[in-house]
Amino acid sequence: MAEPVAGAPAALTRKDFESDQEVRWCPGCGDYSVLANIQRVLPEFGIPRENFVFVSGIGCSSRFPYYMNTYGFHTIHGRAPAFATGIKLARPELSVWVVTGDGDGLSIGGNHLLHAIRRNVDLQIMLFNNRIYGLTKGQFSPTSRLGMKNKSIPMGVIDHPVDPIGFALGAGATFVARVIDVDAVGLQEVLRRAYAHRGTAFIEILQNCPVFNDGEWQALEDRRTRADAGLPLEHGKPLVFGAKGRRRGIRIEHGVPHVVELADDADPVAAGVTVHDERVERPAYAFSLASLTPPDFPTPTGVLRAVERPSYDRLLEEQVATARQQRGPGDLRALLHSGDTWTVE
Ligand SMILES: Cc1ncc(C[n+]2csc(CCOP(=O)(O)OP(=O)(O)O)c2C)c(N)n1
Ligand code: SF4
Repeated sequence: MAEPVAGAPAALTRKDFESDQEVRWCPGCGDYSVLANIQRVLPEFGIPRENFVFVSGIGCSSRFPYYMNTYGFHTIHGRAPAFATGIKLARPELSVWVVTGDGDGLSIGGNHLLHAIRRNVDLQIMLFNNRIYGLTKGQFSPTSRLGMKNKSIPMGVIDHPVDPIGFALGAGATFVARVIDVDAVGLQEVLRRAYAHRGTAFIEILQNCPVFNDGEWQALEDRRTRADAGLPLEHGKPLVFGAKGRRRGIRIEHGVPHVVELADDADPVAAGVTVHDERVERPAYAFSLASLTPPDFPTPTGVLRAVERPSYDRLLEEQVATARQQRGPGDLRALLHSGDTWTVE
């Protein structure tokens, strides 16, 4: 979240956030939908364009900053969280967004992502998960499914995949959400929630790459199957999914999820279905949600976890203020020439 700006600018529109750059993603790429929805949502926040920064690494998704009429950095592979941390610490009043992919964020950049999340730096991190390396023509990635085959892995993937949500929770993420690229309403709602969160807001975006991994999220995207394949989360509402006549719920007992069959008119809570609580302090509940995967379970979408913990930038600001109060404004030159110094002759 950015600091409120005194004398906020005249209302902006989606057009104001579109850059003059030609968008160079393949036709049908899921990235288009994310770009359009973020451009729709940003004007609602009422802060000037120049107070937004989009920071990316390398990959198709990482072309994002070119297409935003805001400040932006297309940085180096996997390092966007490190650049974004620096920007937020130097200019805490800015709204800083990280755009990364499953390859960029979880292969070469896994270490950087981990540390931004565990520190709870006030950033919005969008991880576009298409389960392959798109830019370099379809090599398997750390999120590719076991057994997935393509030209880069003709015998099939044997690496156990990493789950981005489980990774973020393991790093201590205070806000964790999952959305589907084509779900405009869900995407916009999560973007608003992420912006309002103080600390790292981690969003996994299930993104289709029609060229190298088409249909990876089809069951969740297709109108005919999505009611059975997905579990839309709503705080305070029971975990219910399934089309009419196939209504089911999820009961989480001692961390273990079970599917509960429900008649269309049954009261899910009376039937023992768990009520979603995104504010549970201990991450075990969110981990149980993250463990819901097909074919036995639906895939949860929406906000899995939203808890409060002081952000790194806020703590650092307080530390600097305390140091200034106790020792004065400081003098870098004097510091460098103090203490254990010696002259090499
Ligand atoms: C240091 C370095 N190593 C490898 C590469 C090659 N490379 C470019 S993008 C990429 C992976 C991108 O995959 P992902 O983050 O999933 O993004 P997508 O293109 O699918 O959006 C790789 C390995 C590079 N550019 N730099
Ligand atoms: S290769 Fe895939 S991820 Fe990259 S722009 Fe094309 S469709 Fe999108």
